Amino acid sequence: MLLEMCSDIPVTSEIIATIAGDVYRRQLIHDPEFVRSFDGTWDSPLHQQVVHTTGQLLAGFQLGSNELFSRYLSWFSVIARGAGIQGHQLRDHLRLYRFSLRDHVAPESCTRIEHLIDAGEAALSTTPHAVRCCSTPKQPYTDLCQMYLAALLDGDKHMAHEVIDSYLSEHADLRGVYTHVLQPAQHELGRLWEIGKISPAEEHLGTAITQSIISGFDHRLFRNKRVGKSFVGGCLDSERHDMGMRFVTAFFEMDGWDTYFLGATTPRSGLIEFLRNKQPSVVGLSCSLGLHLPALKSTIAEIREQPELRTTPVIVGGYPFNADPSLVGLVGADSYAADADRAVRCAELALASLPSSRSRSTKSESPCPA
Ligand code: B12
Repeated sequence: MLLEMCSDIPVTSEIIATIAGDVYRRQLIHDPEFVRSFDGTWDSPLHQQVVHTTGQLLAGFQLGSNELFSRYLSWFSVIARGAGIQGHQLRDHLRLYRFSLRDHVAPESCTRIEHLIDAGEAALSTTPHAVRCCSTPKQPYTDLCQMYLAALLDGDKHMAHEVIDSYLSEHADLRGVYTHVLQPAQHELGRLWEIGKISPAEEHLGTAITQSIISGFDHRLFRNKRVGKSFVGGCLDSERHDMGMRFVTAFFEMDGWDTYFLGATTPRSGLIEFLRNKQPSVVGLSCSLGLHLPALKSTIAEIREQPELRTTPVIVGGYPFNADPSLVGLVGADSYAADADRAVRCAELALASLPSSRSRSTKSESPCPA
Protein backbone atom coordinates (compact mmCIF):
# COMPACT_ATOMS: atom_id res chain seq x y z
CA MET A 1 0.00 0.00 0.00
CA LEU A 2 1.31 3.47 -0.90
CA LEU A 3 1.57 5.97 1.93
CA GLU A 4 -0.41 9.20 1.61
CA MET A 5 1.52 12.03 3.20
CA CYS A 6 0.47 15.58 3.75
CA SER A 7 1.93 18.45 5.65
CA ASP A 8 -0.80 18.40 8.32
CA ILE A 9 -0.34 14.82 9.47
CA PRO A 10 2.93 14.15 11.30
CA VAL A 11 5.15 11.58 9.64
CA THR A 12 5.40 8.73 12.14
CA SER A 13 8.57 6.96 13.19
CA GLU A 14 7.11 3.80 11.55
CA ILE A 15 6.97 5.53 8.16
CA ILE A 16 10.52 6.80 8.60
CA ALA A 17 11.68 3.31 9.65
CA THR A 18 9.97 1.70 6.63
CA ILE A 19 11.58 4.01 4.09
CA ALA A 20 14.95 4.01 5.84
CA GLY A 21 14.98 0.20 6.11
CA ASP A 22 14.32 -0.07 2.41
CA VAL A 23 17.03 2.46 1.51
CA TYR A 24 19.54 0.63 3.71
CA ARG A 25 18.75 -2.76 2.11
CA ARG A 26 19.17 -1.26 -1.36
CA GLN A 27 22.48 0.31 -0.29
CA LEU A 28 23.80 -3.06 0.93
CA ILE A 29 23.02 -4.62 -2.44
CA HIS A 30 24.07 -1.70 -4.61
CA ASP A 31 27.35 -0.70 -2.91
CA PRO A 32 28.36 -2.70 0.17
CA GLU A 33 31.70 -0.85 0.21
CA PHE A 34 29.80 2.36 1.08
CA VAL A 35 28.31 0.62 4.12
CA ARG A 36 31.67 -0.80 5.21
CA SER A 37 33.46 2.56 4.87
CA PHE A 38 30.77 4.40 6.78
CA ASP A 39 30.41 1.86 9.58
CA GLY A 40 34.16 1.56 9.97
CA THR A 41 34.65 5.29 10.43
CA TRP A 42 31.63 7.21 11.70
CA ASP A 43 30.38 6.65 15.23
CA SER A 44 26.79 5.72 14.42
CA PRO A 45 26.18 2.89 11.95
CA LEU A 46 24.85 3.69 8.49
CA HIS A 47 21.38 2.26 9.10
CA GLN A 48 20.96 4.72 12.01
CA GLN A 49 22.25 7.54 9.84
CA VAL A 50 19.79 6.60 7.07
CA VAL A 51 16.95 6.92 9.61
CA HIS A 52 18.31 10.37 10.48
CA THR A 53 18.53 11.37 6.80
CA THR A 54 15.00 10.10 6.08
CA GLY A 55 13.73 12.05 9.10
CA GLN A 56 15.42 15.22 7.84
CA LEU A 57 14.01 14.73 4.35
CA LEU A 58 10.44 14.20 5.54
CA ALA A 59 10.79 17.09 8.01
CA GLY A 60 11.73 19.35 5.07
CA PHE A 61 8.69 18.06 3.17
CA GLN A 62 6.32 18.60 6.11
CA LEU A 63 7.54 22.11 6.82
CA GLY A 64 7.79 23.07 3.15
CA SER A 65 11.50 23.91 3.52
CA ASN A 66 14.02 23.00 0.79
CA GLU A 67 16.74 24.64 2.81
CA LEU A 68 16.46 22.26 5.75
CA PHE A 69 17.33 19.17 3.74
CA SER A 70 19.97 20.92 1.63
CA ARG A 71 21.80 22.10 4.72
CA TYR A 72 21.52 18.69 6.28
CA LEU A 73 23.01 17.13 3.14
CA SER A 74 25.92 19.48 3.16
CA TRP A 75 26.57 18.37 6.79
CA PHE A 76 26.16 14.71 5.78
CA SER A 77 28.58 15.09 2.89
CA VAL A 78 31.28 16.25 5.34
CA ILE A 79 30.71 13.12 7.40
CA ALA A 80 30.60 10.85 4.34
CA ARG A 81 33.75 12.27 2.80
CA GLY A 82 35.48 11.88 6.16
CA ALA A 83 34.56 8.19 5.87
CA GLY A 84 36.28 8.03 2.47
CA ILE A 85 33.06 7.99 0.45
CA GLN A 86 33.34 9.53 -3.02
CA GLY A 87 31.00 12.14 -4.53
CA HIS A 88 29.52 9.69 -7.06
CA GLN A 89 28.82 7.14 -4.29
CA LEU A 90 27.01 9.84 -2.34
CA ARG A 91 24.88 10.77 -5.35
CA ASP A 92 24.05 7.09 -5.93
CA HIS A 93 23.09 6.80 -2.27
CA LEU A 94 20.65 9.69 -2.66
CA ARG A 95 19.14 8.03 -5.73
CA LEU A 96 18.17 5.07 -3.54
CA TYR A 97 15.84 7.37 -1.58
CA ARG A 98 14.05 8.16 -4.84
CA PHE A 99 13.50 4.48 -5.65
CA SER A 100 12.32 3.75 -2.16
CA LEU A 101 9.94 6.71 -2.04
CA ARG A 102 8.40 5.69 -5.37
CA ASP A 103 7.68 2.26 -3.90
CA HIS A 104 6.21 3.51 -0.64
CA VAL A 105 4.72 6.96 -1.13
CA ALA A 106 1.73 8.09 -3.21
CA PRO A 107 2.82 9.81 -6.47
CA GLU A 108 1.82 13.38 -5.60
CA SER A 109 3.68 13.48 -2.28
CA CYS A 110 6.54 11.56 -3.85
CA THR A 111 7.05 14.19 -6.54
CA ARG A 112 7.19 16.94 -3.91
CA ILE A 113 9.68 15.03 -1.78
CA GLU A 114 11.83 14.35 -4.84
CA HIS A 115 12.04 18.11 -5.41
CA LEU A 116 13.79 18.34 -2.04
CA ILE A 117 16.27 15.71 -3.15
CA ASP A 118 16.88 17.66 -6.39
CA ALA A 119 17.57 20.82 -4.37
CA GLY A 120 19.81 18.86 -2.01
CA GLU A 121 21.81 17.35 -4.88
CA ALA A 122 22.45 20.78 -6.32
CA ALA A 123 23.70 21.91 -2.90
CA LEU A 124 26.02 18.88 -2.75
CA SER A 125 27.85 19.89 -5.86
CA THR A 126 28.19 23.58 -4.94
CA THR A 127 28.97 23.38 -1.23
CA PRO A 128 32.62 23.31 -0.29
CA HIS A 129 33.02 20.31 1.94
CA ALA A 130 34.20 22.15 4.98
CA VAL A 131 32.41 23.33 8.07
CA ARG A 132 32.44 26.80 9.50
CA CYS A 133 34.98 27.17 12.27
CA CYS A 134 33.38 28.42 15.45
CA SER A 135 36.53 28.91 17.46
CA THR A 136 36.91 32.63 16.93
CA PRO A 137 35.22 34.40 19.81
CA LYS A 138 35.78 38.13 19.99
CA GLN A 139 38.36 39.83 22.20
CA PRO A 140 39.03 39.73 25.13
CA TYR A 141 37.84 36.16 25.23
CA THR A 142 40.02 34.63 22.52
CA ASP A 143 42.82 33.45 24.80
CA LEU A 144 40.45 32.33 27.49
CA CYS A 145 38.44 30.29 25.01
CA GLN A 146 41.56 28.71 23.52
CA MET A 147 42.82 27.72 26.98
CA TYR A 148 39.44 26.36 27.93
CA LEU A 149 39.14 24.37 24.70
CA ALA A 150 42.65 22.96 25.15
CA ALA A 151 41.66 21.76 28.63
CA LEU A 152 38.52 20.11 27.21
CA LEU A 153 40.51 18.41 24.47
CA ASP A 154 42.98 17.12 27.05
CA GLY A 155 40.08 15.90 29.15
CA ASP A 156 41.62 17.95 31.97
CA LYS A 157 38.70 18.97 34.17
CA HIS A 158 40.96 20.53 36.81
CA MET A 159 42.51 22.85 34.26
CA ALA A 160 39.11 23.68 32.73
CA HIS A 161 37.74 24.67 36.15
CA GLU A 162 40.91 26.58 36.94
CA VAL A 163 40.70 28.62 33.69
CA ILE A 164 37.11 29.66 34.39
CA ASP A 165 37.42 30.13 38.15
CA SER A 166 40.46 32.34 37.94
CA TYR A 167 38.82 34.55 35.29
CA LEU A 168 35.61 34.88 37.32
CA SER A 169 37.52 35.67 40.50
CA GLU A 170 38.74 38.85 38.78
CA HIS A 171 35.83 39.70 36.48
CA ALA A 172 32.13 39.66 37.34
CA ASP A 173 31.40 38.50 33.80
CA LEU A 174 29.40 35.30 33.89
CA ARG A 175 27.51 36.25 30.72
CA GLY A 176 30.77 36.66 28.82
CA VAL A 177 31.95 33.26 30.01
CA TYR A 178 28.76 31.58 28.82
CA THR A 179 28.61 33.39 25.48
CA HIS A 180 32.22 33.80 24.44
CA VAL A 181 34.02 30.93 26.12
CA LEU A 182 31.82 27.93 26.90
CA GLN A 183 29.48 28.15 23.89
CA PRO A 184 32.15 28.55 21.19
CA ALA A 185 34.20 25.80 22.85
CA GLN A 186 31.19 23.47 22.68
CA HIS A 187 30.57 24.37 19.04
CA GLU A 188 34.22 23.75 18.28
CA LEU A 189 34.01 20.31 19.91
CA GLY A 190 31.12 19.63 17.51
CA ARG A 191 33.14 20.80 14.51
CA LEU A 192 36.15 18.68 15.44
CA TRP A 193 33.92 15.66 15.92
CA GLU A 194 32.17 16.28 12.60
CA ILE A 195 35.44 16.34 10.67
CA GLY A 196 36.71 13.29 12.51
CA LYS A 197 39.50 15.06 14.43
CA ILE A 198 38.18 13.93 17.79
CA SER A 199 36.25 10.82 18.76
CA PRO A 200 32.70 10.80 20.16
CA ALA A 201 34.20 9.83 23.52
CA GLU A 202 36.38 12.96 23.52
CA GLU A 203 33.40 15.11 22.57
CA HIS A 204 31.30 13.52 25.33
CA LEU A 205 34.08 14.08 27.86
CA GLY A 206 34.45 17.76 26.93
CA THR A 207 30.68 18.21 27.13
CA ALA A 208 30.57 16.54 30.55
CA ILE A 209 33.25 18.96 31.80
CA THR A 210 31.27 21.97 30.54
CA GLN A 211 28.16 20.55 32.20
CA SER A 212 29.98 20.25 35.50
CA ILE A 213 31.24 23.83 35.19
CA ILE A 214 27.81 25.32 34.56
CA SER A 215 26.30 23.33 37.43
CA GLY A 216 28.70 25.21 39.70
CA PHE A 217 27.27 28.54 38.50
CA ASP A 218 23.85 28.05 40.03
CA HIS A 219 24.57 30.03 43.20
CA ARG A 220 25.71 32.99 41.06
CA LEU A 221 22.43 33.06 39.11
CA PHE A 222 19.91 33.24 41.91
CA ARG A 223 20.78 36.41 43.71
CA ASN A 224 19.19 38.99 41.42
CA LYS A 225 16.04 40.89 42.24
CA ARG A 226 12.96 39.12 40.84
CA VAL A 227 10.96 40.86 38.09
CA GLY A 228 7.70 38.95 38.47
CA LYS A 229 7.93 37.09 35.13
CA SER A 230 8.38 33.40 34.56
CA PHE A 231 9.92 31.27 31.82
CA VAL A 232 9.56 27.55 31.15
CA GLY A 233 12.24 26.06 28.91
CA GLY A 234 12.27 22.55 27.53
CA CYS A 235 13.44 20.27 24.76
CA LEU A 236 11.16 17.84 22.94
CA ASP A 237 10.76 14.20 23.77
CA SER A 238 13.56 12.91 21.53
CA GLU A 239 15.85 15.92 21.79
CA ARG A 240 18.89 15.15 23.92
CA HIS A 241 20.67 18.46 23.34
CA ASP A 242 19.75 20.45 26.42
CA MET A 243 22.88 22.50 26.96
CA GLY A 244 21.55 25.42 24.86
CA MET A 245 18.38 25.64 26.93
CA ARG A 246 20.40 25.43 30.15
CA PHE A 247 22.29 28.52 29.00
CA VAL A 248 19.06 30.27 28.02
CA THR A 249 17.36 29.66 31.38
CA ALA A 250 20.51 30.85 33.16
CA PHE A 251 20.26 34.20 31.36
CA PHE A 252 16.56 34.55 32.26
CA GLU A 253 17.45 33.74 35.86
CA MET A 254 20.23 36.37 35.89
CA ASP A 255 17.68 38.91 34.66
CA GLY A 256 15.37 38.16 37.57
CA TRP A 257 12.85 35.85 35.89
CA ASP A 258 11.63 32.75 37.69
CA THR A 259 12.68 29.86 35.51
CA TYR A 260 11.73 26.22 35.10
CA PHE A 261 14.17 24.19 33.05
CA LEU A 262 12.60 20.86 32.10
CA GLY A 263 15.78 19.31 30.67
CA ALA A 264 16.17 17.06 27.65
CA THR A 265 13.58 14.62 26.26
CA THR A 266 10.52 16.05 28.01
CA PRO A 267 7.45 14.01 26.98
CA ARG A 268 4.93 16.20 25.20
CA SER A 269 1.96 15.37 27.44
CA GLY A 270 4.00 16.19 30.55
CA LEU A 271 5.17 19.46 29.01
CA ILE A 272 1.62 20.59 28.16
CA GLU A 273 0.32 19.65 31.60
CA PHE A 274 3.18 21.47 33.29
CA LEU A 275 2.55 24.59 31.19
CA ARG A 276 -1.18 24.54 31.95
CA ASN A 277 -0.48 24.38 35.68
CA LYS A 278 2.33 26.90 35.72
CA GLN A 279 1.01 29.36 33.11
CA PRO A 280 4.41 31.01 32.55
CA SER A 281 4.87 34.45 30.98
CA VAL A 282 6.86 32.90 28.11
CA VAL A 283 7.60 29.35 26.90
CA GLY A 284 10.91 28.46 25.23
CA LEU A 285 11.57 25.32 23.20
CA SER A 286 14.96 24.23 21.99
CA CYS A 287 15.64 22.03 18.98
CA SER A 288 19.06 20.94 17.69
CA LEU A 289 18.09 18.32 15.12
CA GLY A 290 16.08 19.28 12.04
CA LEU A 291 14.22 15.98 12.08
CA HIS A 292 12.55 17.06 15.34
CA LEU A 293 11.03 20.19 13.77
CA PRO A 294 7.68 18.62 12.74
CA ALA A 295 7.21 17.44 16.34
CA LEU A 296 8.13 20.94 17.50
CA LYS A 297 5.53 22.41 15.15
CA SER A 298 2.76 20.13 16.41
CA THR A 299 3.76 20.75 20.04
CA ILE A 300 3.47 24.51 19.49
CA ALA A 301 0.06 23.97 17.86
CA GLU A 302 -1.04 21.94 20.88
CA ILE A 303 0.16 24.66 23.26
CA ARG A 304 -1.93 27.19 21.30
CA GLU A 305 -5.01 25.00 21.67
CA GLN A 306 -4.93 25.21 25.47
CA PRO A 307 -7.26 27.99 26.64
CA GLU A 308 -4.88 28.85 29.52
CA LEU A 309 -1.94 29.25 27.10
CA ARG A 310 -3.64 30.89 24.13
CA THR A 311 -1.78 34.18 24.57
CA THR A 312 1.50 32.81 25.93
CA PRO A 313 4.41 33.66 23.61
CA VAL A 314 6.43 30.67 22.44
CA ILE A 315 10.03 31.36 21.48
CA VAL A 316 12.41 28.86 19.91
CA GLY A 317 16.11 28.42 19.20
CA GLY A 318 18.86 25.95 18.36
CA TYR A 319 21.09 24.71 15.56
CA PRO A 320 18.57 24.52 12.64
CA PHE A 321 17.15 27.99 13.39
CA ASN A 322 20.61 29.50 13.47
CA ALA A 323 21.23 27.95 10.05
CA ASP A 324 17.86 29.09 8.63
CA PRO A 325 15.79 31.58 10.67
CA SER A 326 12.85 31.24 8.24
CA LEU A 327 12.08 27.95 10.02
CA VAL A 328 10.78 30.00 12.96
CA GLY A 329 7.63 30.96 11.06
CA LEU A 330 7.28 27.47 9.58
CA VAL A 331 7.02 25.88 13.04
CA GLY A 332 4.55 28.55 14.19
CA ALA A 333 6.69 30.10 16.94
CA ASP A 334 6.37 33.75 17.91
CA SER A 335 10.04 34.48 17.78
CA TYR A 336 13.59 33.16 17.98
CA ALA A 337 16.95 34.21 19.37
CA ALA A 338 20.34 33.06 18.15
CA ASP A 339 21.82 32.81 21.63
CA ALA A 340 21.11 33.11 25.34
CA ASP A 341 22.33 36.69 25.42
CA ARG A 342 19.53 37.74 23.06
CA ALA A 343 16.86 35.39 24.40
CA VAL A 344 15.58 37.55 27.26
CA ARG A 345 15.20 40.61 25.04
CA CYS A 346 13.44 38.40 22.53
CA ALA A 347 10.98 37.19 25.20
CA GLU A 348 10.37 40.75 26.40
CA LEU A 349 9.63 41.92 22.85
CA ALA A 350 7.27 39.00 22.31
CA LEU A 351 5.44 39.88 25.54
CA ALA A 352 5.30 43.58 24.67
CA SER A 353 3.85 42.90 21.24
CA LEU A 354 0.93 40.88 22.62
CA PRO A 355 -2.32 42.51 21.57
CA SER A 356 -5.01 42.25 24.25
CA SER A 357 -6.97 39.72 22.23
CA ARG A 358 -4.62 38.24 19.75
CA SER A 359 -5.27 36.29 16.63
CA ARG A 360 -2.49 33.76 16.10
CA SER A 361 -3.21 33.46 12.42
CA THR A 362 -2.47 37.10 11.65
CA LYS A 363 0.54 37.52 13.89
CA SER A 364 3.87 37.82 12.11
CA GLU A 365 6.60 35.56 13.38
CA SER A 366 10.07 36.94 13.17
CA PRO A 367 13.52 36.52 14.60
CA CYS A 368 14.51 39.04 17.25
CA PRO A 369 16.90 41.75 16.14
CA ALA A 370 20.49 41.30 17.18
C1 B12 B 1 27.22 18.20 22.93
C2 B12 B 1 26.51 17.67 21.72
C3 B12 B 1 25.78 16.50 21.85
C4 B12 B 1 25.50 15.86 23.20
C5 B12 B 1 24.35 16.69 23.87
C6 B12 B 1 24.61 16.88 25.36
C7 B12 B 1 23.61 17.85 25.97
N1 B12 B 1 23.23 17.51 27.17
O1 B12 B 1 23.22 18.86 25.41
C8 B12 B 1 25.07 14.42 22.79
C9 B12 B 1 26.27 13.53 22.85
C10 B12 B 1 23.93 13.80 23.59
C11 B12 B 1 24.71 14.62 21.31
C12 B12 B 1 24.01 13.68 20.59
C13 B12 B 1 23.76 13.79 19.22
N2 B12 B 1 24.19 14.75 18.40
CO1 B12 B 1 25.00 16.37 19.03
N3 B12 B 1 26.02 17.86 19.41
C14 B12 B 1 26.60 18.37 20.48
C15 B12 B 1 27.41 19.63 20.16
C16 B12 B 1 28.87 19.22 19.95
C17 B12 B 1 27.40 20.76 21.14
C18 B12 B 1 26.00 21.18 21.65
C19 B12 B 1 26.22 22.19 22.73
O2 B12 B 1 26.67 21.85 23.81
N4 B12 B 1 26.01 23.46 22.42
C20 B12 B 1 26.27 24.57 23.37
C21 B12 B 1 25.05 25.47 23.44
C22 B12 B 1 25.28 26.56 24.48
O3 B12 B 1 24.90 26.08 22.16
P1 B12 B 1 23.58 25.88 21.29
O4 B12 B 1 23.08 24.50 21.43
O5 B12 B 1 23.86 26.42 19.94
O6 B12 B 1 22.53 26.84 22.05
C23 B12 B 1 22.53 28.27 21.91
C24 B12 B 1 21.67 28.82 20.75
O7 B12 B 1 21.46 27.88 19.73
C25 B12 B 1 20.42 29.32 21.40
N5 B12 B 1 19.33 28.40 21.71
C26 B12 B 1 19.31 27.06 21.82
N6 B12 B 1 18.09 26.65 22.21
C27 B12 B 1 17.32 27.74 22.35
C28 B12 B 1 15.99 27.86 22.73
C29 B12 B 1 15.42 29.14 22.80
C30 B12 B 1 14.01 29.29 23.22
C31 B12 B 1 16.20 30.29 22.46
C32 B12 B 1 15.60 31.63 22.49
C33 B12 B 1 17.55 30.15 22.07
C34 B12 B 1 18.08 28.87 22.04
O8 B12 B 1 20.91 29.80 22.66
C35 B12 B 1 21.83 28.81 23.17
C36 B12 B 1 22.73 29.45 24.16
O9 B12 B 1 23.41 30.57 23.63
C37 B12 B 1 26.69 20.09 18.83
C38 B12 B 1 27.53 21.02 17.96
C39 B12 B 1 26.84 22.35 17.70
N7 B12 B 1 27.39 23.13 16.82
O10 B12 B 1 25.80 22.67 18.25
C40 B12 B 1 26.36 18.73 18.25
C41 B12 B 1 25.28 18.54 17.15
C42 B12 B 1 24.09 19.47 17.44
N8 B12 B 1 24.92 17.12 17.29
C43 B12 B 1 24.75 16.57 16.16
C44 B12 B 1 24.36 15.20 15.99
C45 B12 B 1 24.34 14.65 14.58
C46 B12 B 1 24.04 14.39 17.09
C47 B12 B 1 23.54 12.94 17.03
C48 B12 B 1 22.50 12.61 15.96
C49 B12 B 1 24.81 12.06 16.90
C50 B12 B 1 24.55 10.57 16.78
N9 B12 B 1 24.91 10.07 15.65
O11 B12 B 1 24.07 9.95 17.69
C51 B12 B 1 22.98 12.73 18.47
C52 B12 B 1 21.45 13.03 18.56
C53 B12 B 1 20.88 12.93 19.96
C54 B12 B 1 19.43 13.36 20.05
N10 B12 B 1 18.48 12.46 19.82
O12 B12 B 1 19.13 14.50 20.33
C55 B12 B 1 25.01 17.50 14.99
C56 B12 B 1 23.72 17.92 14.27
C57 B12 B 1 23.97 18.07 12.78
C58 B12 B 1 22.73 18.10 11.96
N11 B12 B 1 22.91 18.61 10.77
O13 B12 B 1 21.68 17.68 12.32
C59 B12 B 1 25.83 18.66 15.68
C60 B12 B 1 25.65 20.05 15.06
C61 B12 B 1 27.32 18.25 15.65
C62 B12 B 1 28.00 18.38 14.32
N12 B12 B 1 28.69 19.48 14.06
O14 B12 B 1 27.94 17.50 13.53
N13 B12 B 1 25.20 15.75 20.85
